[in-house]
Amino acid sequence: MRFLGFAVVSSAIALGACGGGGETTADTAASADTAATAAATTPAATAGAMAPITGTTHEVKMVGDDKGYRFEPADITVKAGDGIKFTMVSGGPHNVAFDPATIPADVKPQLSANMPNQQGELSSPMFMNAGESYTISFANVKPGQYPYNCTPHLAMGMKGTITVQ
Ligand SMILES: [Cu+2]
Repeated sequence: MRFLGFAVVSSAIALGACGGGGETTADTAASADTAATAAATTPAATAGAMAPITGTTHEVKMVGDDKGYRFEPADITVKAGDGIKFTMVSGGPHNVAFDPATIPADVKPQLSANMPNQQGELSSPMFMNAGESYTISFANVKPGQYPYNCTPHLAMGMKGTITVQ
């Protein structure tokens, strides 16, 4: 029994250490509850934090004119820690929206944390006036290809893909 108890304490400490904190004084309080609490709280604590841009901020324009509605450039590749600043140029209202159905479950929490003032799940506010901008950090967003669009102009083809390396 003594050996089994020690094993439970070790796993609780290991789970806590993943999140940078947790129970490290469990010498006497070895129980399954301790391990369960650490496992339940660690992922939530990590997902809730906005991760600031540490690299390059790329620029994407939101345009609507006699050639149509579009993001310029529509397809863009960023590195870990980069961000994208979307700037309203003409033809609004525009927004920046990810279809939640296309974003993997293990990417959603961090992407959501990195999108301020959401008006719907993974949707930015609407921008009407030239010069307004919206910046999304892709720091801590897992590598992958993420399609996005402008909700009002999705039917007119205003969409693109963000690739995070
Ligand atoms: Cu638009």
